[in-house]
Amino acid sequence: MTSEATPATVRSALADRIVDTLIHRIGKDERAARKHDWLEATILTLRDEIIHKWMASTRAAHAAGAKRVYYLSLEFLIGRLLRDALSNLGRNEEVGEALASLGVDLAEIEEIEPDAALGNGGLGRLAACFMESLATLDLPAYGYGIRYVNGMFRQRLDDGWQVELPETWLAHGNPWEFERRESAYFIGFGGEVTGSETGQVRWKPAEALDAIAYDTPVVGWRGKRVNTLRLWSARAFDPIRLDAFNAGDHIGALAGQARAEALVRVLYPSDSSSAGQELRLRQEYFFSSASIQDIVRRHIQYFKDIRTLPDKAAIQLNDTHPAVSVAELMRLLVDHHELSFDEAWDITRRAFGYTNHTLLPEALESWPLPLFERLLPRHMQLIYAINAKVLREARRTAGIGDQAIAAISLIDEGGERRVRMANLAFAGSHSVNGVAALHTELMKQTVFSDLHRLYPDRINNKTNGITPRRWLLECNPCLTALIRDAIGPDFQDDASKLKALESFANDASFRERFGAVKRSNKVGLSNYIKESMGVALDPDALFDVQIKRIHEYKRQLLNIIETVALYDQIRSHPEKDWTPRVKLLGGKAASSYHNAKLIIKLAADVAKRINSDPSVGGLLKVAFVPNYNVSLAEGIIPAADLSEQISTAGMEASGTGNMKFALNGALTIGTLDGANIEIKDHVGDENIIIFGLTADEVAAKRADGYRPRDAIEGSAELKQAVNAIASGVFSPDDPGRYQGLMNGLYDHDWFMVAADFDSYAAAQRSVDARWADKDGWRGAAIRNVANVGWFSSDRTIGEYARDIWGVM
Ligand code: 26W
Repeated sequence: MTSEATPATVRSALADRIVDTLIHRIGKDERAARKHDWLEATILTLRDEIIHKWMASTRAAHAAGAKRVYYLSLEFLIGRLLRDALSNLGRNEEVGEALASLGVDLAEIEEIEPDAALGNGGLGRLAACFMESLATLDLPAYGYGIRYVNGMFRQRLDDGWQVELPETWLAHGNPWEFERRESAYFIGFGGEVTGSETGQVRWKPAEALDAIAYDTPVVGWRGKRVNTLRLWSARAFDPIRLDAFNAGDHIGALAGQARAEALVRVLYPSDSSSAGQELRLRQEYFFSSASIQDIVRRHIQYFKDIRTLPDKAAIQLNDTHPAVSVAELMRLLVDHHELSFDEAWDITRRAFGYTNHTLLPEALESWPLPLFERLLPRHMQLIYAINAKVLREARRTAGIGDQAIAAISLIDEGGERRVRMANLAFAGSHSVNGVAALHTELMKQTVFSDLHRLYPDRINNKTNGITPRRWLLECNPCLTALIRDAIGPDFQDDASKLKALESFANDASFRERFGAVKRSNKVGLSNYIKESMGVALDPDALFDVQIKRIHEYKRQLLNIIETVALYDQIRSHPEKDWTPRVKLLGGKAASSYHNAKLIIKLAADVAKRINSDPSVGGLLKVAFVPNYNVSLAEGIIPAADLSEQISTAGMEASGTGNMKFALNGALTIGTLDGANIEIKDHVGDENIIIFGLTADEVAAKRADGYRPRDAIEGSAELKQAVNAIASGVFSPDDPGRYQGLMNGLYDHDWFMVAADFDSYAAAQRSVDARWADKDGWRGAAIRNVANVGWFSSDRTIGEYARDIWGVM
């Protein structure tokens, strides 16, 4: 009998290509291949296809003489890329089937792809969403950043205490990237400047290294366009000093390479507090210089004339981390292209835009002047010259007095002299934007008030957004399918079309199916938490979630104290009809941020006590999920019923987690802060739970001399909870552990936890009441999904493209 291939063993051409890749590029056969080999073979096969689109995109931009967008960011929190690429190329099914025919489960290999965490939090994730939207909108764009060998640390909890471990995302290599050995740029540090005002200025750096490009393709929705994320790595200019080696100094001879490697080794895990380290300034200059050199080189290659740079390049500074780019471009224009200072300044200002992401004073970067001068002597000279020019303009402007002049100056003269990076970025850009309406208003009124008076047309608002591909289509396939069933597929190409879902909010059968999808997502998350933490959750309970960096202004403490108060209430009134609730928290604390780490420990201590207390009868469960990252967010957000966005009003610039939750059908409990305000405007007052002081009220209260002790004394519930925590109820092994943290609430309470507590607790009880009305809750959740399409990063990028970059 001749053996005919049965349909089950017929391999598609795609399956053959994957096997071919496995053999020729990885050097294994099917029988020896492990999961990682299949992952790599799949990515490489897909990449081979992407390359053609990538090159076509580059050629088209070139042929059109198009203006390019350059997004400079010290952080890109991109997460996993395989599912994103498959989904955007519409190849999910085909690749899944090809792998299945090889006995490989696509979902399983997707799960082992490392989560590329080259960022801390919101700012880094925003950069990743923007890159995807730029490609989706078919705009030629490059992201520039650093290829950190160790990105964001991995968080482990040892008995509730955060332990930071290095994340080795490159351990298995990185099949997505192309190393561009030929794209190397000389980066200098230190040394001296010779020459004078009249003659040619020469900077002779004392140290040098090479910046090497690594390119990762960024695929837009429907594979329309593929852009480049170019991350820089460092290589010693002299990898080995042979003279030293031959003289017997074998280690010293390699010091240059070690220094280069140290530069790109770690992402500073500081969220919002200025790192204040020489290495951080070196990183900033290293990636800024490499990027600006690359931009200038490309411009000259394509367009010949440096003077047309601002017509062909829009360079966006993601916060002040790349602000030294302003001085670097000036240096190249004046010293290398021999333009006059004034002409160079005009070109520079027209090319740059600057986005501010926080008003926290501790996050405003400034560098000690002696350090800056030692590392970058030529840039220091140029900054003095820029400052002289800006201050001359300021003195000629009516209403700007000496105090305002001091605030506008690029040099902080109060105490130890420092270079102010925000002032440099502001002065060197034609556009300065905030990331939500309130934040932009506060920029004008507070930190930048004097610069705003000098340049009143410069500050503008661009409310943040999120990519609906990753944050709906990929992370919530069941909800996506349900929406498609109801309103058709158009919303996949234009998130504003989700609006059509509004009419289904009152449809009983749709609400039922919506509830079933949410429940199945909750079952999935419960299984993960059971397996990873051993905590059993009831998927029919209300899932109340706060996931984000741990910071006092984000007020995880308010949430935890209210949880303690609720626990107390349930125990005192077991007869009442309590809403079953699961409280989930997650997030990383900066390694040096003592209180943030203590807040994590408190969450863990509270969870331990409540989860093991039979008298709450499982009505309340608490879990702090370790190692929160992009991939975990993709699992948690679709399973949330309630989204905690409870920052002290005026302190969260925008928030973007708030948008992701609403898009996945969670109701927000939040303050009138950041983008919450605009979310409320879109979903309607009935479909969001707002509480607490407004930004104006917070400012007024601080000015009036806020007395938190009175607030605590005035609230029996709050007092009881704070005193229980302070007296060691949740830390019997160390009763004094939270004494200091709780005393802080009595003494200063800068973040107004006490002032907002009663209002927050009342809002939570109103949530309980709403939850009892299943249909009402689901209707409101559906209205959230229907009305937050506006928060797509496609809308945001469209605004940047039109108003700031002039590319649309
Ligand atoms: C100098 C070190 C440093 C590090 C991080 C300074 C400042 C930061 C920021 C606070 C980073 C950040 O992630 N900001 C967040 O940006 C998001 C995107 O715009 C906003 O949604 C968040 O509200 C804001 O906190």
